[in-house]
Amino acid sequence: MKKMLMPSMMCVDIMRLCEHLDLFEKIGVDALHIDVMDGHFVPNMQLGVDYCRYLARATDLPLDYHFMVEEPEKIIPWFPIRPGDLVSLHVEGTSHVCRALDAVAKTGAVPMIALNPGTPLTALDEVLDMIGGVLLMTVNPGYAGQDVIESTIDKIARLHTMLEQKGRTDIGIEVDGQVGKNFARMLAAGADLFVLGSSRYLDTDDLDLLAARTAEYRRLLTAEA
Ligand code: S6P
Ligand code: MG
Repeated sequence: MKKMLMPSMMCVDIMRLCEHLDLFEKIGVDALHIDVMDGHFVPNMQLGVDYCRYLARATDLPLDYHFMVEEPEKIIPWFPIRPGDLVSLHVEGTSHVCRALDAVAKTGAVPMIALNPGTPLTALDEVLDMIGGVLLMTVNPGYAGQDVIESTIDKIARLHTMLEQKGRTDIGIEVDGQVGKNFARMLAAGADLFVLGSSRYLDTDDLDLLAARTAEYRRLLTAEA
């Protein structure tokens, strides 16, 4: 999967959403990361169905959905998922992971599995042929602005090696959690898709600075390619 930069929309000031959206389109980010939280799987509630409907109407940028919910298969059909979007669901959130991945595949979006920091990579064994990507949480899901969990950097490298050994380098590795401050080492470990939240990205209101930071991350991606 091609390398992608994806701003985290829950970190965008809702009162300045249109300005940010214009900027993201102008500077060419690759997708918009959408955190969906239900207050059960994680102790927080975030972006809802109507927000996503308006966003999907307002932009052609792909949406990168991250469902941090229990039984994602029940609520995924409520969302305006389009072909070309990416959809991650947590393996820890459902007893019916294959059914949930199937439902995503039918929308034309890329089905992906998300793993909490403490969930071993072996959780992927039975579903590798059903997914186009793996979202590795590098902080505990629920909130922006947390410190990276160190063991997850090595986990990126181990997943990269595992996918190489299985001949599945087409499967993208997404990283989510304090990515900005750890960008270079996550890239070196083998990450492909980068969620840019409050860590050295959306912690500023200055749109010029945001554009400059995007260009800097893009340079790092291009240099690695
Ligand atoms: C956390 C969520 C993330 C955050 C944020 C992390 O549960 O999945 O996507 O919204 O984007 O970014 P940061 O830079 O604040 O750690
Ligand atoms: Mg997320």
